[in-house]
Amino acid sequence: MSLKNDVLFLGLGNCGCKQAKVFYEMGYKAMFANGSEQDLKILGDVPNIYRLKNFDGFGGHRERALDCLAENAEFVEALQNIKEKIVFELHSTAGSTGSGIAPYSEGVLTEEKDEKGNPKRIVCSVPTLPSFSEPIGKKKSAYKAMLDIQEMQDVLGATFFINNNAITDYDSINNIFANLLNSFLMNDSYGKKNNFDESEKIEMLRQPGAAVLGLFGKDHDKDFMLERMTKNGIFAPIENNKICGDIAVVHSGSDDSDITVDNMIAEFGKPFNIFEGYNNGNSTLICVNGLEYPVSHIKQFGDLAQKAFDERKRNRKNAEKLSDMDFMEDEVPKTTTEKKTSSKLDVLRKRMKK
Ligand SMILES: Nc1nc2c(ncn2[C@@H]2O[C@H](COP(=O)(O)OP(=O)(O)OP(=O)(O)O)[C@@H](O)[C@H]2O)c(=O)[nH]1
Ligand SMILES: [Mg+2]
Repeated sequence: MSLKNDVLFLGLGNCGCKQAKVFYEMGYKAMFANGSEQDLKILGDVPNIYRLKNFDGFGGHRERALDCLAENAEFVEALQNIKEKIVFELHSTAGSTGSGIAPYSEGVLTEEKDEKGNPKRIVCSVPTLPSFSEPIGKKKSAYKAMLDIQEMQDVLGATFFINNNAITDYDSINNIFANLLNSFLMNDSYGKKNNFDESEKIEMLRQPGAAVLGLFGKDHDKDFMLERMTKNGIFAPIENNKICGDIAVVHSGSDDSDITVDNMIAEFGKPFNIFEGYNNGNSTLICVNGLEYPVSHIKQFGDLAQKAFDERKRNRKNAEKLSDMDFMEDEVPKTTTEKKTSSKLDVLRKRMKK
């Protein structure tokens, strides 16, 4: 059984919408939200586009998300009414519309809880991290977005951190990710020994933490596979601390001659559960979840932004009149303090009542 009917792809901002469109074209349900008409043109005539009125892009100001959502109540309502039990929320971290809206939308999507107090919906976040060659402002945004993602960690399911350092062509990255996730969701391999079934996949998506996927043809050996998933593929390099949740592998053939569970434990650490399936034809499918967020990788954005800030500050020292252009100026006014003391959803609700 595949999970195709149980999932919805929610694209936020330009990057997120383009990524969601790839899934829509593969036959998945999708929803798109952006304020920028220019960005929206790229989508063509896909259905379920929410045009965020009065916000033609946030121009780098992620904090505008709160006002934007308050003025676009029909979009918030549409989020509440999503019927699918698994939502993949896609957005960039270097931009402002997608990454600004993401934490609020996660609050709305995870509001309904089961009897144990866990969110009823599984919300898997797909934040795209900028490449190191992008401007300093993008790195700064990415670092700030990461603080929000960390804040929401407890309500989020598996989080796939896309690394734009991998390839310069965005379409290729979007297509590779869509193929990987589609293979995971659609896999229905079977064999005498074992299967990797639907409920196991759902459990893997429900668990918080970072997750990575791999799909490899028979011509690749285990070292290549492991390196692709942990260091130089489309996912942000994993933390080197051997902390992981579950490991799932669907072998290409009827044995583990492609890669063994021990090979994976040596790289990822001891998992809580191991799901193993067989006979996946010409490819080996791997998923590892429950990894720590790639903080070492993301910290580099913060360090580079700080370095650039210090440098600019030094350069400005002789021009005191320019001090009103200081770094703090583009920090969020009032609402930031509010955000820190109460949950994203509370802040949004309060703002919407005004
Ligand atoms: N992987 C991938 N990354 C993308 C793509 N498009 C943009 N990006 C990344 O997203 C960043 C820009 O963010 P956008 O998604 O355009 O920003 P936004 O959410 O529309 O917010 P605004 O600032 O209001 O435009 C770039 O710096 C890239 O890092 C894409 O199609 N694929
Ligand atoms: Mg945009």
